[in-house]
Amino acid sequence: MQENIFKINEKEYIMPGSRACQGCGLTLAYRYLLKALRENTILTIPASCLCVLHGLYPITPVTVPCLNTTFASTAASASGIAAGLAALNKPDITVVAMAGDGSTYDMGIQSLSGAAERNTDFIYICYDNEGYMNTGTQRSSATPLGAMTTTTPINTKQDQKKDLVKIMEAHDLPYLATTSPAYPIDLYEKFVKAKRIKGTRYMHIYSPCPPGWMYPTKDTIRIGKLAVETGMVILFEIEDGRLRLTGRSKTMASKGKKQPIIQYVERQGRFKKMSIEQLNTLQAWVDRRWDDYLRRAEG
Ligand SMILES: Cc1ncc(C[n+]2csc(CCOP(=O)(O)OP(=O)(O)O)c2C)c(N)n1
Ligand code: SF4
Repeated sequence: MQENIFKINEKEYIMPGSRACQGCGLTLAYRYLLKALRENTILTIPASCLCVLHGLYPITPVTVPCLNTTFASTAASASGIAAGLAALNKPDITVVAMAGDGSTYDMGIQSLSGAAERNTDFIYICYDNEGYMNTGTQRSSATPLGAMTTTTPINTKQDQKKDLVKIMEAHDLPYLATTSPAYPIDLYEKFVKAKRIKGTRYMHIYSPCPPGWMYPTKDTIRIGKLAVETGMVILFEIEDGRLRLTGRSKTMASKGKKQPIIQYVERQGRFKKMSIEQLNTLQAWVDRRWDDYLRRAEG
């Protein structure tokens, strides 16, 4: 992929007036991915911050059609839209299901796995803000070890984040990619590529969230970059079984080295009650994953 800011579509698909929070990573990512997917796109979304961003009927700042659905049926809803479009012989319309981590990791994983196993022709996007944020920061299985939420009774989460991307990889999909709004060109290029491919494409967006992660709204890009630079988040794509590191993760693999995880953790209030043992365990988890992806990466 060749990174070039001038290749980004100038047209906007989110107009002013979104109801998302100031500094929301999801909104940035959404802006760029809609630019990549362009007009011929139909979305289906469950209850979430994305639903709030879309606004209350009949008013919305988003210019592509969208069907609201329930958590558990998000991928089933997309399967139905894809079947309807196939019956109408409209192969040029891209069907997109987009949901948060609560919806994807926890409540919607069954319908997602079923649709992926059938290689249904759609793009599934999980924006991962590592909690149920729309309802006030409850723990999900994407919440990292040591983070504080309103439903972790002894104040921090005691378990590691579930590796959903690996679960989706096990479905042997034609395309899977991880992205971050802190690296918009990398994100844009991956969505341009995903649109061209047929079958189930799984896109994971690590999406910083100022109120849920407890950092100042101006720091969203800095936090997103630190996630990648510490190896907490790894940018890659898997196409027909071949794994490639991309963007900053690729340059880190060849030239630099990771920063310690403390650099990422200390800037977020959600980790303020994390113990030293948890910090060391998280660092070991990050190191093991990073080494694993370095070993597997081609080109
Ligand atoms: C079956 C069901 N349970 C609970 C809710 C209440 N609810 C609405 S949005 C939401 C949080 C969703 O979290 P996530 O999918 O991570 O998206 P985010 O809010 O972080 O964007 C919850 C629990 C609901 N709408 N439906
Ligand atoms: S709670 Fe977080 S993810 Fe939701 S709109 Fe606000 S910043 Fe965005």
